[in-house]
Order: sequence, then C-alpha cells, then structure tokens
Amino acid sequence: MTEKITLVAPDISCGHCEATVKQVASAQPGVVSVNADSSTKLIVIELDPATASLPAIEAALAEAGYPASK
Ligand SMILES: [Cu+2]
Repeated sequence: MTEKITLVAPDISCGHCEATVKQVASAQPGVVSVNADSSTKLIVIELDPATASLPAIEAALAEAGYPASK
C-alpha cells in the first residue's frame, strides 16, 4: 500500500527545479514516484509509509534548496 503526500515548495520556478526536486525526492527510501509542478508549486510524492520518512524527504529537499511543507 502506498500513499500520496502533497507538499508546497514555493521555490520551484522552472523545469530545472522540477527535475531537481524529482531526483532528490526519488532518491529517498520508500519513495515510489514524484511529480513536481512549477506552476502550482506542488510536489506530489507517492511513498510507502512503512519505509519512507517524510522528515527525511523534507530535509533532503531543503538541503537541495527547495524547502517544502504540507
Ligand atoms: Cu528552476
């Protein structure tokens, strides 16, 4: 069972940002898929709650320059 979590990341401003966010979030354990949209500033992350850590995902995104929160 996976669940979808939506985060708001105001600093996503272009396709390059989208690609970076997808790459960074996808590299985290338990993350199944990532979608990032520069027009809505939303990141939709599909993850396995048994193995994924939302704080770790948020920390990795912040470190990459894209602080995100619910
Ligand atoms: Cu950008």
